[in-house]
Amino acid sequence: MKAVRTSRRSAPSLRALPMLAGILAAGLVLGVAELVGAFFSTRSAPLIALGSTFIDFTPSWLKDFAIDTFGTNDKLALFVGMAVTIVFLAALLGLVAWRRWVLGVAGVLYMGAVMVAAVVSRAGATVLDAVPSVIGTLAGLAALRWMIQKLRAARPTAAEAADDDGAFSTADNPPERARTGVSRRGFFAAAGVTAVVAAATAAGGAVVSGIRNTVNVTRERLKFPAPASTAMPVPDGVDVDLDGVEPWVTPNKDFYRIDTALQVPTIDVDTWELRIHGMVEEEVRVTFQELLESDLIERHITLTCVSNPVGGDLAGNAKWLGYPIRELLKRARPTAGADMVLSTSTDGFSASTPLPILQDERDAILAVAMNDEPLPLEHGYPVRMVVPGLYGYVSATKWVVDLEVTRFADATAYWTDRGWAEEGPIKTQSRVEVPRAFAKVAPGTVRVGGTAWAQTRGIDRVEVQVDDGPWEEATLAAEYTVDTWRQWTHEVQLEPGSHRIRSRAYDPDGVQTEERADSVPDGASGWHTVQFSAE
Ligand SMILES: Nc1nc2c(c(=O)[nH]1)N[C@H]1C(S)=C(S)[C@@H](COP(=O)(O)O)O[C@H]1N2
Ligand SMILES: [Mo]
Repeated sequence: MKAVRTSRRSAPSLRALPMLAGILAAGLVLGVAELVGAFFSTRSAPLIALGSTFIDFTPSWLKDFAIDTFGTNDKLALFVGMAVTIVFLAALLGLVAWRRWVLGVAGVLYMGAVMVAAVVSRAGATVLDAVPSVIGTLAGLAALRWMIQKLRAARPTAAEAADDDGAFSTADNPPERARTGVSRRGFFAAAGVTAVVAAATAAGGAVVSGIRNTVNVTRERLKFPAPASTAMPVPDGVDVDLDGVEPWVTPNKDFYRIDTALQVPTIDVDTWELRIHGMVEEEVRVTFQELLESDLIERHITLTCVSNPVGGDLAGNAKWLGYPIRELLKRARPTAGADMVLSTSTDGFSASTPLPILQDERDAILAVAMNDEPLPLEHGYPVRMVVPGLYGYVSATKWVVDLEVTRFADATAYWTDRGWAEEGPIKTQSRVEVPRAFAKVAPGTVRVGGTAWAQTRGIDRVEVQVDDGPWEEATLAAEYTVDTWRQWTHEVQLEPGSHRIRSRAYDPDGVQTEERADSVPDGASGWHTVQFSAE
């Protein structure tokens, strides 16, 4: 009798173990989500999202009560409250999963869905921000399954289960003791691994997002001096005022993003430095502070990706503030024979840009701000290149830290190493944005519209064709500069039925080519065609 009692006291109740499994699995869910989230954005951390959502839904009496009771510790109180709730629910789920695995799975998935809903409903969040919660939930589910299985292997016999509340009474049953002893060791090993991984992922995530947060705080506090040369004011006429046509200035949050960075680099402006070296008479180094103290210029420039398919949306127009690259090159004085500048980012991406293009009168910029805001982290904070007329892969290096003046014969860059063309001038393009593909419009007179670009050359004319009708000249919106895109609109007559509409743009060299080309190796070409119907 005595032996049994001792063993009961030292062995935790079998109910406690599934609860422990549930709590550890929940820890793993949050740890993994935190780590994966650190690689995505600051918006995807589920704990913060859950807390924020909770705050948004808190009735004001409860908010007042919390502030009255906890004062400035109200946020701490919220997190403690959340932690207690999570531990409670996780323990419950562990127990449920132990009794009925399917119900446990349903419960875990339900909690995962709540987390995803909280994350995705935050302002500015996208579906992508759900990824960390989803991966975390799946990891938690796997760990829970693993621990429950180990525990199942240790399930007591019916006689034992009937005894007391399910605690092991191993001393009564020597053969069982041998088996359960081994199995429970298995459970504790699984639980230990889960706990360690949960702690490690949470700590890793916290470190990464901690660094990012410091950089973000500095970024938000940055103040720029008035530019020495401000951007020309944007006239109303650059917009055709037709619903569905992309805005003339692309808001930063909607600006397309293309890069090879698995994790967005986080650079401290106090340590950032740009080195201009190679075939130069004088090596030049500039700090961020020196850059801000230089004569900055402000320009609207339309950026385009070489991977943009005909009619695609990998193009955006923004107001950039920065320092002309030609001024830096003047200080470095390239030597005879140099014909290229190899720009490199902190994460190892590189682009090869023809030297003359960075020296001519077009405003190739080392940009520090985008639409009156410090560069967003994912768009190259704190400094990137923007070069009118060239696709991004040969010119728009984000997180840039190094400019090597060299020769095309001596060096290659990230994408040119992978089969893309050395020269990347942007091809003249036009696209139909209204109507969208497969849209249904009312028959009769319909206003259509879109955008065309031919950076550094300018759009002179856009024509539109419906079905096999004649090409008609569209009305162009005001031109801002030849470095920015230009909207167009046109009224067409439509009979009921299905239709096809095409557009083509002209630059000073003539009409854009009809010849269809794939993006590889130097950019897509062809006339954009949209199928739709009038009914
Ligand atoms: N560091 C770095 N810079 C980069 C890239 C990259 O992968 N890494 N991609 C380039 C490409 S292909 C394009 S089209 C533009 C896109 O800039 P955006 O993401 O700000 O729109 O950045 C360019 N600069
Ligand atoms: Mo690109």
